Amino acid sequence: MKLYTYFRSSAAFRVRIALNLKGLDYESVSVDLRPAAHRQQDYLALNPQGLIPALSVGGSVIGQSLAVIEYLEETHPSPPLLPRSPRDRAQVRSMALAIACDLHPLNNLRVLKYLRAQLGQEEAAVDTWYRHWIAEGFRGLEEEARRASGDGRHMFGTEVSLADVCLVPQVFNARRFKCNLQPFPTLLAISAHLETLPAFARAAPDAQPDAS
Ligand SMILES: N[C@@H](CCC(=O)N[C@@H](CS)C(=O)NCC(=O)O)C(=O)O
Repeated sequence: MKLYTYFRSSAAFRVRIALNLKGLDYESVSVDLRPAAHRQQDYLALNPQGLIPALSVGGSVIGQSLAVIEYLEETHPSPPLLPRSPRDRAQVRSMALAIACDLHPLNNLRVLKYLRAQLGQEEAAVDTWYRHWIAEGFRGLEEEARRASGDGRHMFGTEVSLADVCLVPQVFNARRFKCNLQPFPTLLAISAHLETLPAFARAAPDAQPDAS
């Protein structure tokens, strides 16, 4: 398996965590977002969506981090990233999707670049935008995690799940943009625990070969 990744990409970070949790070996291929290597013809030929990550496996290329993770879950069910009961699975997916579909896309690189270049916004305004959507997304997640966590160390129950896999990269990003995370003590405690786990630590941006 080959993972097209970039050290700071939080969507790629999710997939790296899932690969590590499932104990799967993979080859990392770095696609540098800064010179927009993801918009070059050779990468678009692989992944026409033009976003990182993508997983090349068995002659196919899968884009979208959650599609990749669900593929890994189906092909390598152990350890599971989703609980057993349909209702619990839906709850975990709901938290993961709140990050991957509602929060992260608003703060993605291309959105921030568009605010700066096309809409002429200053850095301070872009930071305000970024922090607003983190606060809005984390507000709901904080309450959901408070209700669903079984031990204050996992988003749902007492096992690592897809919701945890999505949380840690988003917290990393929020810290990078100096968001105020004090109103979210449950999320911070969960992330602090997860960051100590080897599968998460080895997937962290600073631990990647292309980190700079
Ligand atoms: N929903 C996609 C999001 C992928 C995505 O936005 N990746 C970012 C890096 S985290 C990217 O490639 N950004 C390039 C850009 O915005 O131009 C997924 O979960 O894979």
